[in-house]
Amino acid sequence: MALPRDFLWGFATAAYQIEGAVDQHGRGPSIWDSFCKTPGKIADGSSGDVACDSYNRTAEDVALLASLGATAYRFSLSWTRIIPKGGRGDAVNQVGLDHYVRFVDDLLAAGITPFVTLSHWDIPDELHRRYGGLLDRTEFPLDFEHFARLVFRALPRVRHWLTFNEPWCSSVLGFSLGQFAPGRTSDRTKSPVGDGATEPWIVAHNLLVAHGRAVKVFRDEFQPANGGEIGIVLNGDAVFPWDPADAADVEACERKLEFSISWFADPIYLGDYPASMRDQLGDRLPTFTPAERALVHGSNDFYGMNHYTANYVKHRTGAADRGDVAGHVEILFDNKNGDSIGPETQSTWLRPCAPGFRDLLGWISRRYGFPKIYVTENGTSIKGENELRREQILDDDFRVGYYEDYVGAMALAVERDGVDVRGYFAWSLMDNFEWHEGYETRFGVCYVDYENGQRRYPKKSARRLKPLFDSLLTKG
Ligand code: GBH
Repeated sequence: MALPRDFLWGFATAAYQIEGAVDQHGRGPSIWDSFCKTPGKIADGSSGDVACDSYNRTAEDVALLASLGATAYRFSLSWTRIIPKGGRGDAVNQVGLDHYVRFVDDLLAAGITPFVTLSHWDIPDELHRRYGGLLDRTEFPLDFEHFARLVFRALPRVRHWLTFNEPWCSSVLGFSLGQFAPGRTSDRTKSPVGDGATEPWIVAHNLLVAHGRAVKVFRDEFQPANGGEIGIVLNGDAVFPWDPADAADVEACERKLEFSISWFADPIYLGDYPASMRDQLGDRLPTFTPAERALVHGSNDFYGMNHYTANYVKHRTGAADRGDVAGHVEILFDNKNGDSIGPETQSTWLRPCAPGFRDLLGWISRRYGFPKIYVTENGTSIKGENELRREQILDDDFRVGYYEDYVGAMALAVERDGVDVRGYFAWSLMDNFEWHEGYETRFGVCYVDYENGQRRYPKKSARRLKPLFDSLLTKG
């Protein structure tokens, strides 16, 4: 088993989940600030107002990363710290921009390679109010392009850029299921606004075009002089047929992958949406104009892969529901024989199943021509972790096992299946604001004591990754 010698590994975070300081130094509100203020949206009624206070603890976080041996760190920019209202005609907040310039310098001084996500779900609230934000096919991509150009220019030392994190989540959770900001859905019992039968497909299209615009700016104006690379981050769960002997379940697995991964990756690598989506959605799925296609097709220098879990998938009969977003399939944790895919965690959607990781790495590689892959997130919560005392939380053997199994599965995919993985990021460096689940779910390899000044304490898993990667890299 071996990974390439220049393989990068480290930890990942996102601005709204760790920074806090939401009113400091002129930061403007994002859709998540507003969403958290809407009663009933966040499990424990919390928000990212304080979070881990990372905005004020950059030195501490860099030292923590260095002490764990990380060679890379993935974090995201808060768009509204840099342009508080977000738009291309709006004022730039130099203090916000300088904050990230310094942070990148500090990481590089510590020998840590920055991977920078331009936008991890925290879209400027003002753009949402002004023209519907992600729903606008023209304005949103242009405003994102403007923001991207600004930060490419300000951060020439960054060599690895990620445009959007998990556009699937923004589209489906934000505009169909309503669990995420801005909380739109066509289900009037959940939200008075939205049309979940059309909006997720529109939002995804606009995110793809915005991604394409940012990539074009990077390639035309910055890459020639600075070098570096850019891509998008896609989530995707592995699939196993509920009944492997039933061809319809095997097909349903493929469709589930197409509706979650290929929805974005097909336009980027192959030039159009998958046929299975067009078949089910008809003209509710937007059509690429030639100009849009030119922006999107070929727009990844690498594939950014977030991966956590696997499901059993069963076909459905009859016609697909108008609100269906998954490809007319049932998503299950038990198969026909009653076998469970993996043990429960604190997250209802997450059951560890490392063999699925190897499978999915292979599926993505075969479909898209063996692209260079960075695993931009991988990790787990632990059932009941938040109820334990700190000393017990630090002994996170379940998470240690998860990383050993998943990193092992990844190494097998590289060695045996010809998969080209160049980097890996554990989610997350520290416990943080877990979106609609608030602070009750902890994904960190470091414990954060929210009651006592956000102090960070490495859990056992935090220290396991370095020896794990050392052993895989020396053989490379
Ligand atoms: C990542 O997404 C995020 O990038 C990160 O910010 C977050 O903290 C981390 O995971 C841990 O959650 O509604 O039943 O269809 C995770 C991937 C994919 C998890 C979609 C939730 C929705 C399941 N997400 N999934 S469901």
